[in-house]
Amino acid sequence: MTRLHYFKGRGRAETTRWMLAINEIAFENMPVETPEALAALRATGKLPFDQMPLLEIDGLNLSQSTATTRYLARRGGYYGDSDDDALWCDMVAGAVADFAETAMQAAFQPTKEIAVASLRARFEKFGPRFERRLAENGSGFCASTRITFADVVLAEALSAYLEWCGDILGSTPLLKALYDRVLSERGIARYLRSEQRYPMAGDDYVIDVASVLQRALPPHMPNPNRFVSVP
Ligand SMILES: N[C@@H](CCC(=O)N[C@@H](CS)C(=O)NCC(=O)O)C(=O)O
Repeated sequence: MTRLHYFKGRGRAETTRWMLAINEIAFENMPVETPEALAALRATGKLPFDQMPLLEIDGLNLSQSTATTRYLARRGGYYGDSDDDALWCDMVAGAVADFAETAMQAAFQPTKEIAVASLRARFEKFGPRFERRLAENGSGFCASTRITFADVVLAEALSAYLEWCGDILGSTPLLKALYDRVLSERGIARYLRSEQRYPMAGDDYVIDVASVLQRALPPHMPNPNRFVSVP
């Protein structure tokens, strides 16, 4: 069985979930909900850098989400058809990682207004560039003439932006069409309807992460050091 170990939320595991979904690979979410559970996972020796997410698949222990998405891209034929396609996949996916980070940090911001302002500013920088890339490539996809993992990770990031700012794709029609196209993939559509898709991150998720990692909460939250263990 394919198992994905991570917090009980989307975070850095979500691109892996979307790539498993497009490959139509059944998987189990293995939520790590306590510091003891994380210590036990670390004690298995399956985490080469002591970090999550961990994907157990094909008898392998995959770490580093960007390596994991690329493994799943090669496995399912989502890396284009040429070196040039692969290069564009990597360049777009690299930009998406920078773009997606703002969405990942949104729930950790002191107010919704601050989160939305930072997302809008980030979209203003990257949105028109993604749109231009789609226009240049001309196939409706970011690289190649068919869907690749770059499109999948981009749509995943956009799904998070859209939850905060529903109008954000109003002036980027190619990006909107790409988003709709990725969401129409059978495996992805099924995944997004399933119970395996966690809700967007809120305070519960922020608290969960800090408690499992025994780290400080964002300073605006009450008693921000409540999980920090004093040696
Ligand atoms: N570049 C890594 C980042 C992994 C990472 O920072 N994981 C965090 C949880 S989101 C973690 O395990 N932190 C504990 C640690 O670094 O010891 C990836 O994308 O997989």
